[in-house]
Amino acid sequence: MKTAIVTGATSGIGEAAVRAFAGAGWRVIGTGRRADRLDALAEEIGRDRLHTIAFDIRDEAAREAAVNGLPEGFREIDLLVNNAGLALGTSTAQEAKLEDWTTMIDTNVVAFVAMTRLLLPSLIARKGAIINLSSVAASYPYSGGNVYGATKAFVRQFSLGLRSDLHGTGVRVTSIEPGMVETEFTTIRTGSSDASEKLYAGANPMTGEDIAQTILWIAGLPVHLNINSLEVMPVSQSFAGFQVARGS
Ligand code: 8X3
Repeated sequence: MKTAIVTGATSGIGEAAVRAFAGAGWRVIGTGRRADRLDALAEEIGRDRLHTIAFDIRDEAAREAAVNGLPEGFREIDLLVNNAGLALGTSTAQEAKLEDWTTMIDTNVVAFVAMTRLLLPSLIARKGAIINLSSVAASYPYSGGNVYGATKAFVRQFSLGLRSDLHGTGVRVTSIEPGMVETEFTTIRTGSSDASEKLYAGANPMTGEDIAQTILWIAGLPVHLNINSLEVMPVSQSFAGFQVARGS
């Protein structure tokens, strides 16, 4: 039986990924900040199949304790799904809160590379895989996306760099770059469930389950094949043109 660790498992894509992998016969470790949500998930899935660890991924000591303290049966990791991450705010750079920026960098960049570094020995030993959650915001800038988009570009570029470093180890690395997915993402970003409802209303966005199934599909591909990066969008979302400030 294979083992996957999924960060940010308390909601959205992470929670759906835990369900998808457990349903497909994997042993899963789910991490996140909200212990009550992790407990409910473990009750549903079964504690022999899902081990949960509640901690703040930005806390270095907690990260190390979580990985170094994995119980028997959950220590040999075949797949790391780096899903924990967030967007905070939609303000322009000239108006954004610096604190929001540092929180995004601490979570989407620092905690992301730290978790990866901690799990690399196990992943190399098992010839495993790493699937990182980037975003279309990594490639397509939009006003208000500033630091969020930059952190997601980091995720993609670090994924490609890992491929290079892990050459010859058999470890596969993928950057998934989703567009609009209806999760708590927009409520957290804007601080408003109204704004979230308005954004998704009538848009037919992707669901956490859609992306979880994509992750499961990638994990199950033949081991001689690596998807480097994969952009996924709802059909209803596409690209807009450049903007021109006339008279500026
Ligand atoms: C966010 C994707 O399209 O909602 O990662 O900006 S989008």
